[in-house]
Amino acid sequence: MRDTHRSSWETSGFYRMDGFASPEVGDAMLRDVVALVRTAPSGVFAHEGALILPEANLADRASESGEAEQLTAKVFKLHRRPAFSSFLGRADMVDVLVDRLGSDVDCFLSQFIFKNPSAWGQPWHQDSYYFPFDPPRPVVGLWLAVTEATLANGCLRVLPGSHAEPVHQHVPDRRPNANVGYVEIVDHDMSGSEPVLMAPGDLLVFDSHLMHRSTDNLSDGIRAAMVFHFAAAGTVDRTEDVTGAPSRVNDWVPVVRGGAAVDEFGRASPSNRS
Ligand SMILES: O=C(O)CCC(=O)C(=O)O
Repeated sequence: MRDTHRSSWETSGFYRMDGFASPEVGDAMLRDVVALVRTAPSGVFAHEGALILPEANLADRASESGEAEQLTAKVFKLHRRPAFSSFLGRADMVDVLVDRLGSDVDCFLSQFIFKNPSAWGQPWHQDSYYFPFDPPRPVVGLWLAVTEATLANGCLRVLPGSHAEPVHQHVPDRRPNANVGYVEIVDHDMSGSEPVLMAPGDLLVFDSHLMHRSTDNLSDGIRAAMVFHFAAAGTVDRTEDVTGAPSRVNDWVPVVRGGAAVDEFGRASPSNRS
């Protein structure tokens, strides 16, 4: 791990790896998820093992003609699909995960975010708010830019150093037509925040206590990103104890065992087999 990454992680709670992937990697993910939502019967949210979340702020356009992805906010549970699992099996990805989480790592969450034109951003939050785990940390997020992320199309904003905060109280996003699950931190000064401008293939590695948000998409194009979350193998997911129901979006899948990439069954990935 580079010293600059280590020091950014320690002081700010994140680091960026510009040009981590070629733009074609994100394009392949986009093609796969577009094909998935286009084959889902209208109104069906669970499809081929994935979970499709409609864009609430565009609901009034549902009767207009257009492709399914234009009305989709996010698609969850993608990390068993080859376009996504192959990304997690890369040697440079394994290095990142082992550095942050040790030699046995699971991916438990994946979401493709379309962020269509006019879609609202996600308010200030800490991802650990959504993760009642034992142990609660470390949990690491990866945000891969599939398209450019700009001030106009709704890039992320992060609050450097906020990873040192406990999980704050989150209140429901009060905007009419806010997407399901959007919550907001309202008890913290966010004035030191900074935008995360990205090109396709750039990667943000961030701590699950880092306060972050994204802004609205005021442009004419999509601002797509693929987000994954990871924890050490053996972490206990207490979502059901806390909410009364198992998580609909978490799906614990081994990705690294003994410091090497494995497939979803925990077997050495083809590139690691002798
Ligand atoms: O990319 C976005 O618009 C928001 C993503 C985000 O905040 C998250 O994945 O926690």
